[in-house]
Amino acid sequence: MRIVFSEDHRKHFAQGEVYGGELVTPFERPSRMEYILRELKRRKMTDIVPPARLDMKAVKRVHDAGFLDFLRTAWDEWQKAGYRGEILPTAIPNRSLQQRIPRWIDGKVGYYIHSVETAITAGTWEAACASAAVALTAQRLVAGGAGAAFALCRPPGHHAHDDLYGGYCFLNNAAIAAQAFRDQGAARVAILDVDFHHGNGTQDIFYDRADVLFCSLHGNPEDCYPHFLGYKDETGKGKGEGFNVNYPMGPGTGFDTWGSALRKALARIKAYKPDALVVSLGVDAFKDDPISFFKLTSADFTRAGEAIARLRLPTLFVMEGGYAIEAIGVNTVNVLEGFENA
Ligand code: SP5
Ligand code: ZN
Repeated sequence: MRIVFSEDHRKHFAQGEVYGGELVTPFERPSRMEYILRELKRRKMTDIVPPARLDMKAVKRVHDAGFLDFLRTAWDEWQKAGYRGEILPTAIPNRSLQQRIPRWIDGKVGYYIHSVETAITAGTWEAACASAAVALTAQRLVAGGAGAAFALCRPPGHHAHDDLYGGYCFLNNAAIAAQAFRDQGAARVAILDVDFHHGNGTQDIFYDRADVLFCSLHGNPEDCYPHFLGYKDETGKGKGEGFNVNYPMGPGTGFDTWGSALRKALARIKAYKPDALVVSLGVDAFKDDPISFFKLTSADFTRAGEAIARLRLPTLFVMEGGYAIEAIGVNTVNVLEGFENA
């Protein structure tokens, strides 16, 4: 399988994540990529290429222009304000407050963030752009007939909305790639999100559309992040009614339950007859993940890859989460190998 990867992911490494009232070293850290690369090498999956230059027009098909300007200039404005730390919000325009974009940097941070665990630092914008470029380059390979490709993206993307960041995500790589398939002639695109967390950003971006089907397997939002989206009764709106399918599952879920949700999602995708499939590939459903509560084993990830392969669709895998870093390589590559060997 062709793999696309950029070392520029390293430019995003915040020192702090808000977790349980402390600032801890972020779970989403650069070394995640090293573990995945090491395992790819061990299994002789060495067809790894760097991304082409980022096509910003493709990013703008999904993201709001003001949001992109904010991400690009936030660090400079934060420096000019004289702040010494990383970018974290203070006030957020919840419920009864005005949804207007303020002039001052603290106001803009609050306006464009949805989850405060995620800090912006000096190289965040460059890293996020490199990650989107990785997704788009791999998307081109699949559109060009490669059959499948793996976009080894970091930072991840599925929690990013058109104009909101959070959940370790800034640009929605999977959504940008799905939209690129559409813009290059695919009539219908399906997105399968197997990250432990609901893909709130991806859902929201395509919620009123029938040309992109979104199916997500995740922890029940009543029990875990992202808390405020991902319920079963969120089925799409307007023309998009019926084209959003959530499979929330509770604490302790293992492959018996998860695998049967996967089969249902795959059956829905098959019935949709998409021209391409984008898989938001997080491996935080793993039993030892430090921030999740599913119980998948490493062998289960191979079975997931095999099941996805049975759709026989042009498939783009886009890396999302996974924080049990000693196992992230094995689990990720198991999905890819399961897919290839099926
Ligand atoms: C891409 C991705 O996987 N993003 C995840 C973002 C999660 N952010 C909030 C984490 C809060 C974890 N709380 C865990 C409680 C465990 N006891
Ligand atoms: Zn996740």
